[in-house]
Amino acid sequence: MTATFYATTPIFYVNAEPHIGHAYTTILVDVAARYHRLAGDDVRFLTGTDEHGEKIAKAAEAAGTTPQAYVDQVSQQFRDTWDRLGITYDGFIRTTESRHQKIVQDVLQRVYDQGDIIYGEYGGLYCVKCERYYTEKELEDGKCPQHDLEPEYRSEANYFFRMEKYRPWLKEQLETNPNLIRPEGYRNEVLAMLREPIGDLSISRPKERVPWGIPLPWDEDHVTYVWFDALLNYWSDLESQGLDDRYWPHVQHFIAKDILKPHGVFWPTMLKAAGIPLFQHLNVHGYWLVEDRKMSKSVGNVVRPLELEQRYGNDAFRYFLLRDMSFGLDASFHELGLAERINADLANDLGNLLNRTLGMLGKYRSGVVPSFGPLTAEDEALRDAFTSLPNAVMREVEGLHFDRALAMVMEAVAAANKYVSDQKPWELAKDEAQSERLDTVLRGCLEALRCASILLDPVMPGKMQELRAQIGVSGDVILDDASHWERLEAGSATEPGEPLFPRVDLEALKATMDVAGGSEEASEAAAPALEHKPEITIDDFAKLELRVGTITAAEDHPNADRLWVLTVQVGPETRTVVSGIKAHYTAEQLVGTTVILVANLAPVKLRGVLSQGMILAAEDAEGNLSLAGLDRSLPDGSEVR
Ligand code: ME8
Repeated sequence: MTATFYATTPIFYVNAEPHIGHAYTTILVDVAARYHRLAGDDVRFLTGTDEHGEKIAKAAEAAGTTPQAYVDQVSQQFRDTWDRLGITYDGFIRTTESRHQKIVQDVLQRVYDQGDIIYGEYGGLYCVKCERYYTEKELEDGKCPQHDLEPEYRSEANYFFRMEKYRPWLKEQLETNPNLIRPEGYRNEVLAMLREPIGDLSISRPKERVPWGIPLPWDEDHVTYVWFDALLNYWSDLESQGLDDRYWPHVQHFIAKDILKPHGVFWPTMLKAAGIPLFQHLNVHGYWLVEDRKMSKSVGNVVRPLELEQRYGNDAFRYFLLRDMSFGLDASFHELGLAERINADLANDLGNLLNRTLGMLGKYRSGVVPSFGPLTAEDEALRDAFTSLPNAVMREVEGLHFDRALAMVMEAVAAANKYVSDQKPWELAKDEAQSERLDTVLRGCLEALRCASILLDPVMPGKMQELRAQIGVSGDVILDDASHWERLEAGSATEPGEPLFPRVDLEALKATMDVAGGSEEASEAAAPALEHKPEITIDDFAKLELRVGTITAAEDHPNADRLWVLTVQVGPETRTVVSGIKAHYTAEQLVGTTVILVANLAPVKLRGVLSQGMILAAEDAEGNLSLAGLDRSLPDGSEVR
């Protein structure tokens, strides 16, 4: 029997470009959808953009354009990003579409007609960035915990949804269905919210103040509150296409913890009032921090997914995100961690198994897939390690343990590498009498690679297809193919190609970070006390050769957006220096500037360009930079002592 899987991401606000957090939820749902498709399930994956409300209107105004032109442009930017990240959504909904607006109005009218929407006056503390009122208790030090901003007091005559009336019902739903909100910690958070009155929800805004929204069907002077509008996307996309019977009974939402209250309290009570059955699961993940700090525009540490995709490849980036976050918990992003993960799991374990297998196959069997001979206990153990995985992996995916699913596959890959070391095909190849044994071992490795490529396909679709092409498998695969061991065709040809996952040069990456005013240094700089390095002697200092130089050219780095390639004249010498000051200085500002150069620093390649020295700059706790120079003019090449 075919199972059905309908999963949604939040619809993202279009007041900012997509960042790693948006990418994480969307990739996660994409991976879940791809696993279910691989298992033969009937899948629908919905994402989209949230385009109404006060802050969108403000962002459009700041951009000097109309709200419609603005949302069209940013919504398209989300779609373009998802295309580049290999996102296979089935539906993309925009709240400005007429199909959505009509359904929001229908639902509102229904709830209004049954007396669950009333008119009244309300005053409270409002965070415009969250687009919602906060109770005193929810605030941290009087500030919105999401944005660290003081909410403003607002008082307005609005329409209210009688949410409080549904509180006992919602409490009972959560108590009787422990899996409704997962993981459990978030269910408990919502239960705690429901212990006290939740009040009624203001669901309108006066049109004269916020014109950018869906008009209330019975009162044209008010527009719909953005959350009441946005949450209905999950339903309106289906209903507008007659897909509700097929998918709604299976709906699972994926969100991060920032929007737990709207999804855990507003949404279920709205559904109840509208007579729409409750969702199956609300799956809540944690936050990606950046080097342990909250990501924010003002801190300047927003991580852009497309930059990482460009630097490391989409598949490796997707793998890292899923492997390094435990669903429900926060995780800290560090580019070095990403690079280390790629090297350890993908270049070393998986890449190595592929390279050594194809290498030996080429050497001993002209690259042709051999037949199995009789299997030994070790061969069977390898087979069982892989063929038992499809069910186990699907169980982990359904339980939202994506990290564990990947760890399990990688354990089997490590076991295959150990199998090669134990069976020593290179020894077998020396003895003609062991020819059948050699065939069996090489074939086992090929089957292991085939199974691994299927099990990892939802996470790394491009690279796993390439892997299969190298071992001579073309066409579509299904999950069940990984439950069987003898699926390759003996006698078919393999086609070794480029390494799937090139190793990342960690030293070069670390050097780039140092040059770029490294993120580690940035967080150190933010510490309140000065942190001193170990003491050095005058002799240590004398080892440094510092010289005066003049920047004569600043050119874009061919492989890194954040770096300048500077030409520095140091007396008679011309040096090339790769420098991470691009965010702080334009080329015009740099050319002609006197700088201090560390002239005897060992040359190092920084993202492919040889850097011959380093220029000195001071940096404050906010990350502001100032180049070190001279207070009066001295010729280039003069030594700084
Ligand atoms: O809240 N780590 O949109 P939004 C992980 N439009 N995920 C993160 C993240 C982080 N640091 N930052 C953001 C809205 N996200 C509303 C939703 S739904 C009916 C309306 C992800 O653009 C995560 O999925 O602020 C989070 O819930 C969502 O982006 C918030 O996106």
